[in-house]
Amino acid sequence: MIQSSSRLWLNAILFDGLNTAAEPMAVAVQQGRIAWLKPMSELNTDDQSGFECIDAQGALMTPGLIDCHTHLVFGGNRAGEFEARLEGKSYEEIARAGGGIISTVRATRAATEDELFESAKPRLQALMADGATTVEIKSGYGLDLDNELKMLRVARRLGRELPVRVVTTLLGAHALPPEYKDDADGYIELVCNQMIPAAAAEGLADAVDVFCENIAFSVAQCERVYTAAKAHGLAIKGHTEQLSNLGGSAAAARAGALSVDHIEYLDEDGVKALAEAGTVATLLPGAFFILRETRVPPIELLRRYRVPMALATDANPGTSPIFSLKLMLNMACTLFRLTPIEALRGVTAHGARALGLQAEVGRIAPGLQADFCLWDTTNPAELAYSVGLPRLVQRIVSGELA
Ligand code: DI6
Ligand code: FE
Repeated sequence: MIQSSSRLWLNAILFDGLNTAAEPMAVAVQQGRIAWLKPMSELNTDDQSGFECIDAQGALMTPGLIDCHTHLVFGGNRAGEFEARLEGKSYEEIARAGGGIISTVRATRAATEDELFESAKPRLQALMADGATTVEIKSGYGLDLDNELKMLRVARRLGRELPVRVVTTLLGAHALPPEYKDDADGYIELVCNQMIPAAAAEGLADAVDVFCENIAFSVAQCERVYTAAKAHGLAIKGHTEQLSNLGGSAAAARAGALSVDHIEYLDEDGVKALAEAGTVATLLPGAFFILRETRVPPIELLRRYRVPMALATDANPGTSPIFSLKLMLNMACTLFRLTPIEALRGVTAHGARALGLQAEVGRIAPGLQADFCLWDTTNPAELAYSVGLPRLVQRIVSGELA
């Protein structure tokens, strides 16, 4: 994705990641980055010299969409569990009976790196097909040193071989593997003393995540993981307050987390902690939808305390087998009552912040990577309003049609 061409998009209706421009815009790209923006009414012929011009014909331009939370590398699938839930079993019951995450762990451990790559590729391509240009991918189905690193290598390879930016997160503390039954502290030691140092040394992880929940790890255990991650220069994130309120979000915020994700059970003290720390609240309506949850994240409180809300698919084989950010835009509005613009900020500017990449992607602004999408509509709200439409007309990564 290295290029040097200069291109100028003309006549675009611009949603820049935060707001919609009042009039049609020209967007100039040089060497893969956004060079400048100008209203069409102020553009003169000199501005266009040296550029290959592309007429957007009044189409909506948004930043390339950012999926800041996925688990799209995994072995097998859980269609059988989907059927079991339809027969009345709960996610927690299935997890306690050795199904759920642990069944994906068995399949992931059994898969070769090539097999994982080949099965993950169409999932990532599905996200790209409706506008994703940056995708975070977590490990968390290996749960031992070799298999966690294997997953991260697959994620890195996806980023190298496909025209999309991939950010990787070590989620060793996702579930307790069978070998450590009744020894969660021992497993956390393995995460802290072996997985984190190895992932950092090999440059395989950009961040470290945890699942802080009654069926996973305690706040104190998650805090140990955060300390180790920070000691190795890695950013931190958390799956927190998804099924109950343990105070994991506040603990993550105090430790300096980029984001806390799910947060259906977050309370006002938790929201205050996010606001104070500048931690992003990531909403995952796909998991909420699939699990038929009824407890909605505290959107009004997040607004009141001005906590930026990101929005992601949580694409995974169990709770969110959904590979579409556009569907998330609709679900964030219909299920969580976000406005379409709030939802769009969630998959652009605020999604970038949830990855610590706000200086690189997520907005159409001078100096940032030229990652953007053109859509077959003029109205940003239509991206959330309609499912299946509007069509993606162009997906640009580093100024190149991808
Ligand atoms: N919360 C989730 O929703 C996913 N992981 C997590 O910590 C579920 C992952 C799975 O069921 O495979
Ligand atoms: Fe998740």
